[in-house]
Amino acid sequence: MLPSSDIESFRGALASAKSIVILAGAGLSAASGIPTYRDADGLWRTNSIEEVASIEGFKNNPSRVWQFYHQRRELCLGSQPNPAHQALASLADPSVLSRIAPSLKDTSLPPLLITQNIDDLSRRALDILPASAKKAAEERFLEMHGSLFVTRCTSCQHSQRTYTSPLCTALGNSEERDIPVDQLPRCGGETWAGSNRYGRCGGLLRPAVIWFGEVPDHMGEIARVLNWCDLLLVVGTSSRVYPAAGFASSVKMHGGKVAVFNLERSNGDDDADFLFLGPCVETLPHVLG
Ligand code: BJW
Ligand code: ZN
Repeated sequence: MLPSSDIESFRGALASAKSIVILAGAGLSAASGIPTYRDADGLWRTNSIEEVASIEGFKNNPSRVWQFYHQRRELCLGSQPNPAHQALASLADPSVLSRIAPSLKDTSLPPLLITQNIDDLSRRALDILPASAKKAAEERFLEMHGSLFVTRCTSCQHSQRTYTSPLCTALGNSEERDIPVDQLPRCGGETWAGSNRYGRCGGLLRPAVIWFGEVPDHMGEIARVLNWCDLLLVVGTSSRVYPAAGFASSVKMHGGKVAVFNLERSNGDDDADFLFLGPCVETLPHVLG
C-alpha cells in the first residue's frame, strides 16, 4: 500500500500514539541555510569524506579537517532555527502535547528527538519553551552524530561543549592554509603528570562528531526507546546512513507506524504509513497543526 498523505489520518495516529520518536536529518536545517550532505549542493559533492570526515583524514591532515569544521561552526553560529525546528520543539510543550497526543503514557515526557545533525539548531529551538519544559526537552534530545560545538581530546578523551569561535587563533586567520599541529585546538583539561601532580594535558582536540566507522552516540537508549515507539517521524533524511537508516524498519517490525517528511521521495519511504512531501519548514508546522 502506498503511504498516505492524509493529514487527518496522521493526526489520528498522533492522537492514539503512546510513544512518539522523531528522527531528524540535514533537510530539517536546510531552510536555515545549512547545506545537506547528498543533495545537489550537499557537502559530500564538493568535499571528500575520506579527507575531511574520517579518522584517517584527520590523522593525515588535522589542519584541513579543523578548517572544514571551523567554517561549519561559523556558519551555524550565524544561522537561526527555522519554523520546522520550532514545530518539533513545540511538541515538548505539555499543553501542545496533551492536545495533539493525549494517549501518550506521560505528556510531561516530550517525544524523544534523535538528530543526526551536528548544527545545534534543534537544541537552540528549545529556547521557545517555558524553562521547565525546556529542561525536560533537553533530557529527551539526543545528538547521535555528535556536535560541532563539542571537542574531544585525542589524548585524554576529555570532552567539552564550547561556543567560542575561533577555537584557536590560527583558525581565525583565513590566510593560514597549513596550520602547524601545535597551533590547532589543544586540550585544556588536567591530566596526571606523574610525581603526585596534575598538569595541563595539551593533547590535540578533534571535533566530537561521528565519522564513518565510528559508533554513533546514545545507541543503547535509542534502541530501548525504538522498541516501545508506536509512531516514528522521519524528517529530512535520505535514510542512506546506518544505523539511523534502519530505525524506521525496526519500528515497523514491531507494529509501529512511520511518517516521513521529505522534500522528495527517499530511501525506504514506500514502507512508510504516511508521507508528506515538500519543504519540512512548511509541511511540519502545517501537519502538526
Ligand atoms: C529536505 C529538505 C527540506 C532537503 N525539507 N527535506 C553497508 C551496509 C550498511 C551499513 C554500512 C555499509 N557500509 C558501511 C556501513 C556503515 C556506515 C554507513 O551507513 N554507510 C553507508 C553510506 C552505507 N555507517 C557508519 O559507519 C556509522 N557507524 C556505524 O555503523 O557503527 C557501527 C555500529 C552502529 C550501531 C551500533 C553498534 C555499531 C557512522 C555513521 C556516521 C555518519 N557521519 C556523518 C558525518 C557527521 C559529521 C559531519 O557532519 O561532518 O553524518 S555522514 C552524514 O550523513 C552525517 C549525517 O548525519 C548523515 C546522514 O545524512 P542525512 O541527514 O540523511 O543528509 P542527506 O544529505 O543524506 O539527506 C538530506 C535529505 O533531506 C534528503 O533526503 C533531501 O531530500 C532532504 N531535504 N531539503 C525536507 N527543505
Ligand atoms: Zn586532554
